[in-house]
Amino acid sequence: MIIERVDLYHLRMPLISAFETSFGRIHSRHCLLLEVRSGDLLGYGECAADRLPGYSYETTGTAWHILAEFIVPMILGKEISSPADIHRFTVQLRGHPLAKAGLEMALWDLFGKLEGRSLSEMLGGQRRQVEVGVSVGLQASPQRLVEVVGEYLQQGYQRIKIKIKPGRDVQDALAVRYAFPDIRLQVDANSAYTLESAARLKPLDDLGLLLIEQPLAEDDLWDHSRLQAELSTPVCLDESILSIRHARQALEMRACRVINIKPGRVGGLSQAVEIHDLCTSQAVPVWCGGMLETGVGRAANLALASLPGFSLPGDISASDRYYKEDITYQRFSLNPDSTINVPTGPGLGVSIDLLALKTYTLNSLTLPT
Ligand code: OSB
Ligand code: MG
Repeated sequence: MIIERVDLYHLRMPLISAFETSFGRIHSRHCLLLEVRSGDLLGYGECAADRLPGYSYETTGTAWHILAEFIVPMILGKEISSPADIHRFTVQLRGHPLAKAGLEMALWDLFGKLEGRSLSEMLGGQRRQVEVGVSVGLQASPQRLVEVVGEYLQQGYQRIKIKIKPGRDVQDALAVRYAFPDIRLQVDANSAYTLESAARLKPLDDLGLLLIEQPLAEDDLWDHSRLQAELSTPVCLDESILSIRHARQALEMRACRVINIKPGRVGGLSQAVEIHDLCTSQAVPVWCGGMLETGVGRAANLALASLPGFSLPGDISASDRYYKEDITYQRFSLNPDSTINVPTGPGLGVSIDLLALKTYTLNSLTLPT
């Protein structure tokens, strides 16, 4: 098929409650929505870059630039036979996985609609529901954290992740573990430690955590392997894994025992599936991470998490954990068994609420101009 037109939208989505990690606090989530057109068909994709380069060097600003100036012009008017083709057209373009993944997602949606197949089906998904948990940001105090975790447990989430940073780690995790001795609990440091400062995380090893996510710098596989050797709790890598090569090397180095797969961070759903396949072949558990996505990215994450190797609950919470109003008509809700249904409609299986889209759009651009 030929892509005739691409529309970029820069969105600002107000969050129901502020989200704080070791790299900062946000009250609203910025992202890009991509709309691709071929004939009468429209496909949508979400680029998960945020306003600030805290999680990744990519921002909504860099992704806009790279998409508008380079990636989109490289594919406009070209014959495309599968979503992964965009990687052939953009091989010379270094980095910027979040930008590439946004466009790739829109192509998956478009091909799914063309073929009348759901994304889950196209990727090789095998489940109709996926197990999910909730990622809880840093709170004002350990007491407040326990309250917030209690509310999510009440709502039915059966796996809790808490964010940690130096000075807010062992005490926070202990408070939650003490209040809820039996829950499935994990922590995420978002690269806030060095090998030296991570020595203070040793007490976490006695809390029965599912995993400790990304304690050290994103470009530091080696020190993660030294840290993993000191811990009996599995280290899970998030920011460090940008490609299948990173995944293979991390496993060879024993830098982690679990991998968080985010389609955006690894450059798209096709690479996400490759990393899933590699990990599955080595019996390494994977789970689907989240980036506070709108209904568009959430639908893609649910489809990905329906693959058999996703054996740990994903950070794919219900829509009402994030946004009062979403840009999709579909809202995802939590089932009593801590699962969410995988969309079954063609492509992503969601439709865009154009009025809501307009409400949250800061800027838009039609290509070719
Ligand atoms: O590190 O997993 C992370 C959100 C934005 C960027 C990075 C991360 C997160 C989360 C939230 O932890 C996951 C979610 O609920 O979408
Ligand atoms: Mg993380």
